[in-house]
Amino acid sequence: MKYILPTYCLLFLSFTLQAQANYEEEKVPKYTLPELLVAENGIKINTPAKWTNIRRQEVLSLFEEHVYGKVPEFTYQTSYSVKELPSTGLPKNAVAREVEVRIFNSKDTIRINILVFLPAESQHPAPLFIGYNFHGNQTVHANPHISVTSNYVINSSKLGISGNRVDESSRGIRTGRWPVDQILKRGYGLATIHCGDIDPDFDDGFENGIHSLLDNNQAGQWPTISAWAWGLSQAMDYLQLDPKIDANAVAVIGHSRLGKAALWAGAIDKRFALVISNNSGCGGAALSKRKYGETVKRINTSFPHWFSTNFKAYDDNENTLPLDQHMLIALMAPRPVYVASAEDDRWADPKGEYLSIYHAGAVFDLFGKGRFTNPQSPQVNSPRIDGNLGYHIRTDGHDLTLYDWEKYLDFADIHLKK
Ligand code: GTR
Repeated sequence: MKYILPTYCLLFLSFTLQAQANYEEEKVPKYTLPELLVAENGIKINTPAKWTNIRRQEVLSLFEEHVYGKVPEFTYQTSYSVKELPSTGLPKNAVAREVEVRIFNSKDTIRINILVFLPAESQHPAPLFIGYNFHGNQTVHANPHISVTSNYVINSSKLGISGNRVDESSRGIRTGRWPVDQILKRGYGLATIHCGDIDPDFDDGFENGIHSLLDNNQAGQWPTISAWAWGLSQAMDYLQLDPKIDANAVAVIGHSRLGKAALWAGAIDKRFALVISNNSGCGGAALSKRKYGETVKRINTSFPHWFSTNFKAYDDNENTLPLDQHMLIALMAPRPVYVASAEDDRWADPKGEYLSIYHAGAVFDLFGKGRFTNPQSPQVNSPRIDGNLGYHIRTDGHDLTLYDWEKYLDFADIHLKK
């Protein structure tokens, strides 16, 4: 039997835990990062071919084993149905549609609803951003034709969401995080999915969401962050079929827990041409071994369903981890990757997020695709770009803002525009 705590208890708990965390740089323990460029048999990885053919797979397997878990083998079928929506409130000639992806087998069926916005007709298929939202597609734009999710959503006292369900009143409540007009006007499409369509975000013993299609003995092997990442690949399967979308120019983006999912999706699925982590923190871009802000123990305790059972062996034991998150960023190489932090979001360890992309640079450098040379993160609101690496730390706290999006669009202009 699972107990679900009321929102005010969870909020209180989260404030208390965040207050107790270490925020003093002097108290960061001494740590050594595992070697990125030495293979398990000791050989030096000094060419792109050696990275691609030897070391990349080793690093990927380490993350599957120790952090995110492996996608279980199971059979399923997929079907799509597309519904064009009236383009209410969108820039002239822009298109909105909903794509229902049915994923089914003899055990169960789940339905993922991809909301797709496309820019005004152009001669070329559009590059596109794809990312999960926390509370349903209807929250990202006020268009009254967007379906309101009936799935489990995360509660939010700030947004007035309780009882883990939303209704009509939630339309457009998250437009601040999704500047649809700006994205479309700059020539990009946007696809978004409610994360609860793939797996509801609570510790349900891996019964709900996509887990309902698995055999019982596979339950527990497929944690939520990994299931969300897999869901993004399912959406990518559809994007490849749509002639209006340039499937070779799809950026995957995610904020916070959904940033962790975006990074893992980018690691396991090379079809994502650009990967963006917004304030993804512990288990995302931040180095675990620094134990700054949210720690491995903290995250495994608060969210036991996010990571693999093996990850719990590193609770308060980060120094024995055979990997760290810089190796996750390296898995994107040579594809472009952008990591963003926020100054007041100390829980997500901005410095640890920067250090990850800084150390991952060794692999990008092998490909001649850039490397940050300065171990100090840049000043606030001054993005640092080198080749296929991008980073900024902005003022204010944990959020996905217009400032962040403007920087991602600028970076995408360099890498995704033909
Ligand atoms: C926090 C959690 C973070 C981050 C965040 C979010 O409670 O500790 O790891 O994922 O939630 O998703 O907003």
